Amino acid sequence: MHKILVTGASGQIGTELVARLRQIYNIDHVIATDIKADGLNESSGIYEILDVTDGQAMHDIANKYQVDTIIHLAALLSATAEAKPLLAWHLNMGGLLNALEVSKSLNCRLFTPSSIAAFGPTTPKNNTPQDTMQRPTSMYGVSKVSGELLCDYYYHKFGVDTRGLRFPGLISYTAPPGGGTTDYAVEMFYEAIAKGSYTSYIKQGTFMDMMYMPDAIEAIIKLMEADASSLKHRNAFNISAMSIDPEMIATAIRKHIPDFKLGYYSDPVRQAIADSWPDSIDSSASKEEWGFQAAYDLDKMTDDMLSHLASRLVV
Ligand code: VAH
Repeated sequence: MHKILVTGASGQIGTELVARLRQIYNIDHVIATDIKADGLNESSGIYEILDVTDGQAMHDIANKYQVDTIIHLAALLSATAEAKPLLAWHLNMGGLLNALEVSKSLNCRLFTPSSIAAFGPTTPKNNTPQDTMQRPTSMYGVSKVSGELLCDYYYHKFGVDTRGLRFPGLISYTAPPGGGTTDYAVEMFYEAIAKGSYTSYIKQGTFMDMMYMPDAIEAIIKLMEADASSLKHRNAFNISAMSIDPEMIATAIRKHIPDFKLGYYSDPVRQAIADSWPDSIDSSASKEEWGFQAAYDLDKMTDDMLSHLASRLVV
């Protein structure tokens, strides 16, 4: 039975992942950590304050609970990273290096997410291959491709069982995202319920890969439970559930809210980041090597998002 330490547990992925892990494994085998203290009173299990740039603190918590798996999520996302590049490098790379060193010294398996942001404008934009050109032009993307290389290094050099996923934009109703380029896709659902309209900072016709959070959570667990001998790749696997633009989301929303209105405004920074990413990536390696299969398409995700948000936002 695994004992799992999660960093960034109060974030968009961490919030849902910790809840799911506590359902699957013993609740006392999941150690949620974050730099934020708000999780202390919300958490229904073990929760520790952890700044991932403090390697000794991470080691001490991992050792205290004798964990065998670290799921390292703490990082700055693309838009925030572009505004604070030095902080992003320090946190994203310093935190990951600490997680790798702790995994090496305590013989833990390590999962950390990469992103479609690890690709750049010279990458093939459609059906982007698993193995291809990676020259990202955002600080977030530079930290993601560097992280992929560092995790592969620790696997080949020190035998650390590192695994990762190149996540697309993730859509969820539980914890809002913070500082991402794909946040528009989440905001649109919230404002469709709250206001019946949304003004997007991403232009019509800007296609990006997206995935519903339940599929992302299941993918992390399935990859970490996969037999190592089946993995030809490790850091990191392409996965996606859909390639969509703002208009496609609006059309899906209008099947539930017919009068929903979508407008646009210019955000050159986030539009430039989005333009540098692929339109659609090829997930075949994930399907072949560890059985990835998304359960939610755009319509099924929209139905689930709106029904959950409607029950929460309409007072
Ligand atoms: C971001 N949500 O927008 C993240 C993700 C593919 C996008 O990495 O920065």
